[in-house]
Formats: sequence, C-alpha cells, structure tokens
Amino acid sequence: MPTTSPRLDRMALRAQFPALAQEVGGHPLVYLDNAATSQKPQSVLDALAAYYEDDNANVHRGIHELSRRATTAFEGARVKLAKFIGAPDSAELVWTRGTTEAINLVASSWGMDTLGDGDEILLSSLEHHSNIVPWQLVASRTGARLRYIEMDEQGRLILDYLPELLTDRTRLVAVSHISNALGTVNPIREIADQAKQVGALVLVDGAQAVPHRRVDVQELGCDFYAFSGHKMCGPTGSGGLWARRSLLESMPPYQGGGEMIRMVERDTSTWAEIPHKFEAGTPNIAGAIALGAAADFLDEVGFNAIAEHERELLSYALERLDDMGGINVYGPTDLDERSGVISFTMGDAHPHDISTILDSRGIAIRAGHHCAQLVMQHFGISATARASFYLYNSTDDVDHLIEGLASVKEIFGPA
Ligand code: 7TS
Repeated sequence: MPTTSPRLDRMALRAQFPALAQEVGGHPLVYLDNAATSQKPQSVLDALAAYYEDDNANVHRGIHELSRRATTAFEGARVKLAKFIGAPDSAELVWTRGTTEAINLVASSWGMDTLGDGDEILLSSLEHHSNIVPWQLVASRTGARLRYIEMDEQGRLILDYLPELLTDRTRLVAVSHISNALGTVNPIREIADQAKQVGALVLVDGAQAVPHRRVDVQELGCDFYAFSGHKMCGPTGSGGLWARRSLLESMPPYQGGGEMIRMVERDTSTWAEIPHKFEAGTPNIAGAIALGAAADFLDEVGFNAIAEHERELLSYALERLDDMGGINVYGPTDLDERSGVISFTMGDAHPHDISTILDSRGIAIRAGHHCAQLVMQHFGISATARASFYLYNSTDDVDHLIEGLASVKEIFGPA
C-alpha cells in the first residue's frame, strides 16, 4: 500500500486507535462499520479526559479560572471546526448533537417559521431518514409539500428532471452530500446552482462527507450544512450546523433556556447573538473540545491521503467481491461517483445472517435498511449488508471480509 503520508503508515495509524487493538470472539477486530461511527484516536480520548481532569467548568458564565479555560477551549474548537469546513465566520457554526439535531434545528426554526401551504421542499430518495422525517413533520404542520429527486439503477440522482422539479414554489432543496446506504457522491454544486435559479435554499446533509473529504461550504454554494462528530473520529453527541449569518440571524430560536437569551422578562425575552441563540442549556463542552482534536488529527493525516487510501481500499474490495461472484453490489460503478461504502446482498443469505457470521469471525459490518428505507424500496429489497472503510482500514481487513464472506457462501450455497 503506497503511503503518501507517514500517518497513513497503516500500523502506526492503527496503533493510535486503542479500540482497534482488541480481539472479538478470539479474532482480531476487523472494524468495517465506519459509516455508522468511527473509532477514536488517542488524541481525541486524551482531549476528552483532559477537559474533565483539568478544566471542567461551565462555559460563558463563571468568572473563574476553570470556566475561563473551558470557554477558551470550547470557543477555540468552534473556530477550528468552522475553518475545517470552510465557513467564513465561526459565529455561523452552531454546535449540535450531530447531523440529526442540526437538520431538526433548521426544520423547526426556519421551516416552521417560513413555510406555508403549497410551498415545496425538494428532497431525494437517497436520503437518510434524518433528512426526510423532520421535513415530513414540518410539512404536516405547515401545509408544505415534499417532492423527490429520484435515482437511477445505480443509485445516482437523476438531475435531468431537476429543472421540472424546481419551481417558484420550491423553498428548500435538502440533499445528502454522500449517501450512507450506497456511497453515492452527489454533485452538490450543480444542484445548488440550479436551486438558486428559483430562489430556493439548499441544505446539505454532510454526515458521510466531512469525515472523508475536504468540505468547503462556500465552494459548495449551499446555505445549511449539517455534520456529525462521531463519524469523523470525534465523540458521540458532538457535531454542528453551519448556516449563512443572515439566515441564522433571521431564524427564531430552536430551543429556549439558559445561554440563548439577552434579556428575560415576564412575558417576553430577547435573544443572544448567533450562534448562542441556538445553543440553549449547557452544551456538550467536552464533546466540542474533543471534536476540535479530531479535526486536528484529520488535518494532520491530510484529506488527500485519506481519500486516496479509501479509494484504493474500495477498488481492491470491489475487485475481490467481483472475483468471488454471487455478490450483488449496489451503488455507482464509477469510483469517481462513490465513496468507501459497499452495500451488498448475497443470494438467499439474509444481510443479518451475513453480519452475524462475520461477527463470529471478529468482523464488524452493518446490516439492515441503514435508515434509508426509500433506497431499499427503490431496489425492491428490505436490507443490505454494508461494509464501510476509514483511514485505518487496510487491504488485510478486506481480505478478512472476503474470507468471512466465503464462509457465508459455504453455509448458504452459491447464489
Ligand atoms: N445523515 C446521514 C447521511 C447519515 O449517514 C447519518 C447516520 C445521519 C444523517 C444521522 O447522523 P447522526 O449522527 O445524527 O445519527 N448514519 C448512520 C449509518 O449509516 N449507520 O448508523 C448511522
């Protein structure tokens, strides 16, 4: 495996992830469930521990040393993450529990405030449920209508129909940057450019993109960008929403409580400046700080090296699966149009059985509908098995997967 970065020296890189060193059922762990969540490097674990061991205090309120330190680290992480995704201004980055909360924030605040009868929200049938259900909730309360960009037989969005789908009623286009169920990489800039022509806003679900490639929210031309920390080497319960300043300033608060007000009176209140207006209550301070450490870690490895490595793994795995035969891989065949996610089925073997057999060999993959039931419906299936790669995976991991699948084949017979 060529290494373009010393950090991508596989053994050295793996050694930084303590959870990868364990055995499962007497086998070395082969972790291929990275689209669900990534493992965490020691530097992120250290940042979490250091906050609780040394600086533990609430932010923005205490006039004492620990609170000052906690606030500096918390707001420093915001600046770091804003830069990480190309945001022009760190006040435009709202901390959330992850992608789901970020999208719900936009739906509840912007959606409930501005949408009305007959307005249209354009989604895609590739979406994770967290970029569908919040819009269904808003649509049912506002009278807005949901429409969908459909996908082709390879799970690529059919953009030929976009000009007809985008009308003067379209208020929002909400699409994923990369599909978690198929790995399809969507041409966001192209979609955003067309959406702008009818004056629609664009929300991008970046849960599967920010961990794997350099994201620049300005280059993408979107208005909202949501992401999760736990898929990018950061802690669970961390993540964010980026939105243009003018939008955040015009949106009403999402939740009410401490931290988000300027002044409270008996019947009314006024709001704090962005981003605090959207951050009611004590935030996930340790999570934000450790997410900053995750961003540092990924920057140090470098996205060119990460992307190149994942593409090599994807190409190697697809070749080996093809050689094996009897495996139906979903998603685009052109590697330029997909990321390191391989969703597949194998004849009569149920994806849950595949996953259970692999688990007995220490191999972690995911099986199910991947919170993307519209994708499953499109292909007329109820579930797939899904292996997903990250920077610490190796061709050895792929070899173990192939051996495991060979034993599935033995049990279920050829497809
Ligand atoms: N959007 C996409 C594209 C996702 O892949 C996920 C999580 C979410 C949104 C929700 O992110 P959360 O961090 O708020 O939960 N995807 C998966 C998955 O594929 N397997 O487990 C979680």
